[in-house]
Amino acid sequence: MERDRDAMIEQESVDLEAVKALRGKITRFGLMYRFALEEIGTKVNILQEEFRLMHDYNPIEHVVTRVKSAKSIVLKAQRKHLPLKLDVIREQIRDIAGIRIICSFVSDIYRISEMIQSQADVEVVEVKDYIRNPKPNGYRSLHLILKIPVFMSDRTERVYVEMQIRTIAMDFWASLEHKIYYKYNKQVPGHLTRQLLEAANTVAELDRRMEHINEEINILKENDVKDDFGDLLLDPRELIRQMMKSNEPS
Ligand code: 0O2
Repeated sequence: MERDRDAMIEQESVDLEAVKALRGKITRFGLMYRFALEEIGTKVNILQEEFRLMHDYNPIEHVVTRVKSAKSIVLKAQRKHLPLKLDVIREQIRDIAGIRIICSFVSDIYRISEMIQSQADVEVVEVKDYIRNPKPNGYRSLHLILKIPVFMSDRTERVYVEMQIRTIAMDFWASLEHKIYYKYNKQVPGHLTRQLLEAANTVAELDRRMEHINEEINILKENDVKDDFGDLLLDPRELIRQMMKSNEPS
């Protein structure tokens, strides 16, 4: 009897240790993704600031980040028929850390994407261009699957981050589509699917028009600058010569 009780106590303390160890692993697992998002968020902030200060233009409307909830991770693992093992999930579910960048124009999307891809410490694992190749439902967005180094006290972890880059219009469509169909697991009636696709095409047309208007206005702005400062823009060396001459003691 006493031996049984001792065995039970021993078993319970072993279980408790296992639970503690698992909890530690899960905490560390979640932290990695948070740190990775902070790293990539800093990169995006720097790009945004540089653009604003050096080019007097901000291609980024806003940025959102999120770590996928435990429930969504489990649902996605089940959808992909994955075992619920941290190592498998870490490798197979690559959008646990997500950053979404909302740009003004389609050309900004590719500009931002190139800048991120050319950074030396960013590993580009996959590029999914749902703008040039929209999904059958009309979904448009540029997805980059990246690996971002997270520098810890004792090691460096390379963590998957999914970057979604899209315009305001694409985001408007995707957010509403997500809201409409979220948790709707049944077959969607054909006429609704068609209407949604039409709405996506309207959104794409809107993006094209806005880009075109922006290009035309930029050309007008450039011409205005040339008109206003035409003489100054001719030859900077001549300008300096003239300035030096006019500042010579008479
Ligand atoms: P949630 O709730 O937004 O996180 P794959 O492994 O490549 O076969 P995966 O990982 O689903 O499949 O890749 P995909 O298709 O590039 O989708 C990744 C994320 O993009 C999704 O995450 C959505 O956020 C978004 N997305 C993809 N397709 C659609 C779409 O048709 N409509 C909307 N609104 N968003 C879409 P989750 O985990 O599916 O969803």
